[in-house]
Amino acid sequence: SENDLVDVENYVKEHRVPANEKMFGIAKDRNVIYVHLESLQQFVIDYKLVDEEGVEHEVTPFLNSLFHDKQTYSFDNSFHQVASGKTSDSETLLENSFFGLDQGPLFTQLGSKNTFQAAPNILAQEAGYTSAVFHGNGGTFWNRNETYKNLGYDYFFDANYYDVNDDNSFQYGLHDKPFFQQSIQYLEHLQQPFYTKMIAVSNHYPYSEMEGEEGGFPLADTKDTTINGYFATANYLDQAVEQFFNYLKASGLYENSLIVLYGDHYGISDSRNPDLADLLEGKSKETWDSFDDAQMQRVPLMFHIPGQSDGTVNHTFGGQVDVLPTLLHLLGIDNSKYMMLGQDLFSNENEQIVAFRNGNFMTPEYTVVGENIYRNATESVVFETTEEEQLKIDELREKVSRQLAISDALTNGDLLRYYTNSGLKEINVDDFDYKNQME
Ligand code: GP9
Ligand code: MN
Repeated sequence: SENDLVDVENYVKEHRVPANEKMFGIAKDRNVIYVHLESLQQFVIDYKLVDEEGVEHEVTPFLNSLFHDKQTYSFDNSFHQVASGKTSDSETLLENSFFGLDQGPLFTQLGSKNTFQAAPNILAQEAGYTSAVFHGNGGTFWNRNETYKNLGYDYFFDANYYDVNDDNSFQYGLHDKPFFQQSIQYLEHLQQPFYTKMIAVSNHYPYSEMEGEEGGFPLADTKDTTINGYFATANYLDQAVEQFFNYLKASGLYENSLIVLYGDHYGISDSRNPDLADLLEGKSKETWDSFDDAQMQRVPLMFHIPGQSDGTVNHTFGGQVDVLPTLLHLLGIDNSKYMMLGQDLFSNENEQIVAFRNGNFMTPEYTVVGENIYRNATESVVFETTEEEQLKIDELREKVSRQLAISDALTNGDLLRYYTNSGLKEINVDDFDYKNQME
């Protein structure tokens, strides 16, 4: 009910952190292009697969170069926070700075009816951004076509806008190279500044071998064929993203854009990790445990700003819930009036507490999986704690469960319909029609 909103407002007020004045506004008025790296985990960055001749093959050479580029602000302790809504949960988190549902996809269950105050609407009101999503799959998947209207997306280019056939697509839609290539014609006609999301999809379970000319990257040699193919589909994604960057440069859009590249969630599930372990430096199937599973939930997060020269690899621990407050500050937008549950990742006051949807959590010091508390420095379970340390851990647990509880109250209670201090225009879904766009 309406007075539940008071709890949310109090949480947001006490949890918000100030911008980092060095970073505030450095991407002001630039186009924003989210590049969705389907199922790509952070461990693939800088990873080299050794083939049976002992030859090393860099899996994602282009993304590796971006990760270390002086124009990129990269994060190597960034975690996904999705549950069963998978890609759509990552969209919920990035567009709203609140979590998906503990059970089931928010997009499907609440996307058509809830009130949102999401990134497309915020950027339209604050800075006149036009917004668009590009994704070569059917628009009803994850109820996107309805949910995007409530998020305030002006355009949604789904499979209807692409030349999709049996040779260039698979069950989840158009493959990434034709996807990026065919998206440019629409991207070039968008009113600038624009806020766009390019949802790639080829690097998707079960990572079946790329056909024809896309073959060639070696398969890993484990007894799990989905692991074996994962590096080849990740390599294909990498090639597709490099081609996209070339299109952006050729079309003149690159220089005046902020390109955010992010992994949406894990690619290899926990149950399969023991077979992956032997491919990872210093890890083995025999010793693999839930501490290792938790470390594998890191996903790439890079803010690439052409023209910048002091980009670094930032070790701040954060999650997808933190991306929107971070983005708004980079664009020079004060976000104190929005009900966002995350913290700007560049802020000097960021608490570095990463809540997972199931209540587990990660900080620079601890990995907490159920009742197991691991000390990250020793990768071992903390058996005895001092009174003081136990208090610290209890406080962390409390902060994590509060963030999740506030998120659930906000979404399940559809509380944003009562929140009138955002200054945002009310969304009327009849204002959006994703058919016959730019035809
Ligand atoms: C389909 C794609 C599926 O459009 O989003 O990705 P998933 O949600 O399965 O990761
Ligand atoms: Mn996904």
